[in-house]
Amino acid sequence: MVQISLSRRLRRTPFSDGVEAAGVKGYTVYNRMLLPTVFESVEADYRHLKTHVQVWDVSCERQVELRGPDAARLMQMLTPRDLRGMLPGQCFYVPIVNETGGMLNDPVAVKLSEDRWWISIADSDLLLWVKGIANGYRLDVLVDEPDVSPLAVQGPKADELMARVFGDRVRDIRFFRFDKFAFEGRELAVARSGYSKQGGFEIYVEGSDIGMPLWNALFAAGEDLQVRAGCPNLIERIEGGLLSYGNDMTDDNTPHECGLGKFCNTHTAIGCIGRDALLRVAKEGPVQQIRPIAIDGDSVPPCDRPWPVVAGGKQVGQVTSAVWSPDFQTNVSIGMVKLSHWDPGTQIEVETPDGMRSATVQEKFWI
Ligand code: THG
Repeated sequence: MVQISLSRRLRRTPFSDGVEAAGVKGYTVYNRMLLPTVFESVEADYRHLKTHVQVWDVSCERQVELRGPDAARLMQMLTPRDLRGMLPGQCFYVPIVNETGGMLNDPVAVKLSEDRWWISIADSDLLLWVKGIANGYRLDVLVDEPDVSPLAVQGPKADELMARVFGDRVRDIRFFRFDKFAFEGRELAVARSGYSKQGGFEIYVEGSDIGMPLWNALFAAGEDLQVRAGCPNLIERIEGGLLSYGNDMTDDNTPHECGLGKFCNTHTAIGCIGRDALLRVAKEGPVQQIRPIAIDGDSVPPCDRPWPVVAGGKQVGQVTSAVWSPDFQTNVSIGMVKLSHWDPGTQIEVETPDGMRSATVQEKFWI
């Protein structure tokens, strides 16, 4: 068995002691920080997530904070989603694009107030891009990475567990909204969001010192709910069509190719860098797009590099995430497929490391 060597460059989190005590078995690296990938097994973790409630150390979803009079202007420069109607207390899933309309990140934007925003980033160095723009345009805004670490509480019993720790008022939080809740004398933003389709919350833990106290409070309150440490689950997130930046898309892809056109208002997102490029590609329409693909046969090996999608002897796309689904009794996957072969029901072949598999483009994701 190989191991990841730990050092200062690979950051621990405020919850790492709890994660280790809970018996974490696998990590990945995300924003140069540890992100657990397995506790019992990916399949056992999946079943538990769909049945009970889990606490996830997603500290690696780092915050890029914008603070100052030009914060809202800067935020709109970063995304083709129109932010004019966004109110404090709301979270928006926002594509972030470069000058050619390529995806730089797909974070959740959190509007704390008109002049204070958090960008809860996926795995790319967005802080450098944002600082570069703020300085290049001489904007009146401070850009930095605050000591804020998200802790997710996900699963069907998430409301019950959260109500025990923060009070019944958490039940009133609407999807992709947040409110402030007291914990040990601090006010924390708690949102109804998270990287699963099972429902739940994300607590933006401000101050590393209260990380373990909060972790311990959640486990103490949830013993009879069978609360466990968990993490974003590969099977559940593919079933749910939750995209992984760097895997399912890169800066070579536009938001439209990623199926994120519904989060773009390119005509009205005035000031967005890359707007002109996106207006051009949006008019033509994408020539490839993300699709759910069911891959035949027994359990596929780990997808650690793109697998060619082939039809009629030619490559027509690639699969970038794939795993066996116990609930749907097929291999579920996410691929980028050319226009000629992206219709639901299209039969294709996927070149996996252990041979060619027949596969079918699906109408929609599984959950
Ligand atoms: N929460 C927070 N930060 C994050 C993630 C998160 N940063 C990294 C990564 N995840 C960013 N990527 C995503 C991808 C999908 C969603 C959120 C962040 C998501 N999508 C919902 C869906 O597709 O069903 C809802 C989108 C909507 O309707 O607005 O939640 O998970 N803090």
